[in-house]
Amino acid sequence: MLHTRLYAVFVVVIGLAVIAFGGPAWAQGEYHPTPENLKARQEFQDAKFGMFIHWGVYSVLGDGEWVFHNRKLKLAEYERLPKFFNPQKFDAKAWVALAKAAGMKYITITSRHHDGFAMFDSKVSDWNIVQRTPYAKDPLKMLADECHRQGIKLFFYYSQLDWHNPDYYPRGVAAWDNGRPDHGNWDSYLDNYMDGQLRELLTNYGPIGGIWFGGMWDKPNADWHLQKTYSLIHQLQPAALIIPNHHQTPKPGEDVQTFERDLPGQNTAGFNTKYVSDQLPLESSNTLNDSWGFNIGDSHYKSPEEVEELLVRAAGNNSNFLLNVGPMPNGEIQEEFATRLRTVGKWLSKFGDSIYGTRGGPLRAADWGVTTHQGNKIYVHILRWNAPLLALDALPNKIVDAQQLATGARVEFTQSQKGIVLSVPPAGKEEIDRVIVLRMAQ
Ligand code: H79
Repeated sequence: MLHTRLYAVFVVVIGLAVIAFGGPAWAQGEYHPTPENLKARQEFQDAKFGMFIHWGVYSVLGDGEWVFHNRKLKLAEYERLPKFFNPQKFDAKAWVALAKAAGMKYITITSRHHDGFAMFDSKVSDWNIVQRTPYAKDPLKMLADECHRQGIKLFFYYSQLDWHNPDYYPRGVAAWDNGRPDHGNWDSYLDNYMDGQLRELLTNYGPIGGIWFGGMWDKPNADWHLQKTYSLIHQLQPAALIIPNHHQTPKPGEDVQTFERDLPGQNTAGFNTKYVSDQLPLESSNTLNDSWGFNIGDSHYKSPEEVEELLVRAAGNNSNFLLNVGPMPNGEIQEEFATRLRTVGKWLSKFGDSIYGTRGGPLRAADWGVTTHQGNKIYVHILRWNAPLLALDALPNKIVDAQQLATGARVEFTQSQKGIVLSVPPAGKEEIDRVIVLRMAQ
């Protein structure tokens, strides 16, 4: 009897909580992605290789996308920048063509970074490219149209962190006194400003791949109204993927887990989580030199071989690879980036079968290399191995034949219950990845 009464009280209390807070907390755990969304996740995983683009008024200073913060500039000082942002050489067609030549299947571009400056035609605030710059056009619209024409998916990076809007208050860890008032309306920032701009991005640019969120780490304990924002996105475009770069365990409503400058599960960057989702598609982002936004003094370029290895290791870890370029303020992508990307594209035109549409494994990624698979084929990517024989763990199915992907030449092997031994062809000059295709009995 007592138990029944306690139970009744419990039910009433929970009921009131539900009424008061608009839904039980665990309802957040009940995000059921739509069939369109699940299909988009598969396509995302198949795509494997994307172009990341950091481009904003900060590009003018050639000192990265954090220049506002790094130089501790005042608002009034930074607000001069848009006045000389005039990318006369911006050519959406050329950017998309370069991405395609690199073998990239999607583009993720900063619709706005932490400076809060909208690189698109926003009616929510005049802190945007159309109203504040002499260029006065919307490059994201041109890029979206071109991506649709050339069959490339376009994702928008959206910074939740904002160094410009006074309603981004209380401020977070990456804050300094830039002249903003010490008060502001956080709820209004989220509901009106951010959600307003997201509504624009999901309404005015045709079908988009999704939203890549950055900067949430600035206020890890704040209430970001995530469920409201995520629902808005999925309601406007159910297939749009939500990709948060918050460096935490994925939360309900999110569709991809992304890692910055690390493979899934690695944490050389110091801020990534070691947790790797076995449910969500994975992505790993990195830079082509050491900077995201255009940095005129950064000539520390990765070689095409280094890029290929990052891509292969990502694929072997069941992850996409999102490789960044920071275009110049005139709208051009510097030649040092373009030539490297084209070289990677040439490599992919030969080795793409072992990357696109595959999934990681079945063997665990290791220093010697990784495996990917699709259908009845397993691709053994030999990245670092100098000996003539390579012993691998056992596979459940019988190998029918083994051949080099590059030449089609047969590769000798032995298979037993203990494992496999492959006779490894010697690496050619600048041959970063020797790919051996194992055709498996079904
Ligand atoms: O958009 C690019 C970067 O601008 C953005 N993410 C990529 C894709 C990025 N900015 N910062 N970070 C990633 C890393 C964050 C570093 C931090 Fe800190 C360390 C945040 C908190 C601790 C040092 C201290 C920087 C701010 C406070």
